[in-house]
Amino acid sequence: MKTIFTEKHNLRNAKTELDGGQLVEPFERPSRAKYIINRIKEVELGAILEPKDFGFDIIHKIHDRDYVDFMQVAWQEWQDEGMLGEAIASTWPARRMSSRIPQNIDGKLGYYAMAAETSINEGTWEAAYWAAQVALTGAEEVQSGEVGVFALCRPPGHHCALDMYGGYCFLNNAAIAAQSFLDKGSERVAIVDVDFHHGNGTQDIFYKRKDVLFCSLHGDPYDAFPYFLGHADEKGEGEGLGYNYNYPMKPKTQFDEWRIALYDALSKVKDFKPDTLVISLGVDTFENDPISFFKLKSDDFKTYGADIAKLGLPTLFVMEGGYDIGEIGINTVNVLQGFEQAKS
Ligand code: SP5
Ligand code: ZN
Repeated sequence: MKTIFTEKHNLRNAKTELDGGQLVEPFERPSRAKYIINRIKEVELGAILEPKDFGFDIIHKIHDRDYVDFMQVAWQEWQDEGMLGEAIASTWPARRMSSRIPQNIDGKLGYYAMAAETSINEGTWEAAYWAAQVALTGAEEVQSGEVGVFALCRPPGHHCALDMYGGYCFLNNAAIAAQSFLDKGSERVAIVDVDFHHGNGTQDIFYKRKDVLFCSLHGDPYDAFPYFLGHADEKGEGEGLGYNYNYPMKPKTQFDEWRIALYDALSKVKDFKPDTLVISLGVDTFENDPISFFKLKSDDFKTYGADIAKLGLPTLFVMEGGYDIGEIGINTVNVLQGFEQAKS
């Protein structure tokens, strides 16, 4: 399997994450990608390719223009205001408040953020831009005939909505890849999100559309981030009704139960008859993940990689979360190897 990767991910290197009332070293850190790429080399998974630059066309089809424009200047505006730390949102347009966009940078951050844990600093935007290009390059490889391709995106993307960043995400790489499939010939694209967290951004982007099926397996939002989306009764809207499926699961969920949800999601995918499949691949379902509560073991990742392969679809894996750095390489590559060994 080919991997798309660039060292430019290192430009995303925040010093702070707001966690438990403290500013800690972010869980989403550069060494994550290093451990994954090392494992890819160790097992000789396949060629590692640099991304091409596809520019903004497809990014602008997925995200609002004013959001993208803001993200490019947010850090500069924060600095110009004389702020001493990294850019963190602290005030939101909460219930019964105005949704007009403020002029002050502190207000704008609150407008465009969906969570406060994610700091913006120098290099954040450039890394996010290149992560999207990694996804676009992966999509192109799949459409030129590769059965499975791995887009090693960093920073991740699935929490990023039409016009909101947060959850360590700034551009929705999986959604951008799905749109690229559609623009270049696919009629229908399915996205299955196996990250521990609900893919609220991806759901938001495609909620009213029937050309993209979205299925997400995740910690129940009553118990887990992002808390405010991801319930089982969110099924899509308008034309998109019946094209969104959520599988929230409780703390300590084990693989056998998780796999039943996966089978259900894969059967929805089959019925949908997509031309191409995107997997939002987070390995924070691992039993030792420091911020999550499922109980998957390393071998389980190989098993479900094979389950996905049995759909027989051209598949793009897009990296999302996973924070047990010591095992992230093994768990991620296990999914890809499971897929490779089972694909027809
Ligand atoms: C892409 C992705 O996996 N994003 C996840 C973002 C989660 N951010 C909030 C996590 C809060 C967890 N707090 C756990 C406390 C452990 N000290
Ligand atoms: Zn996650």
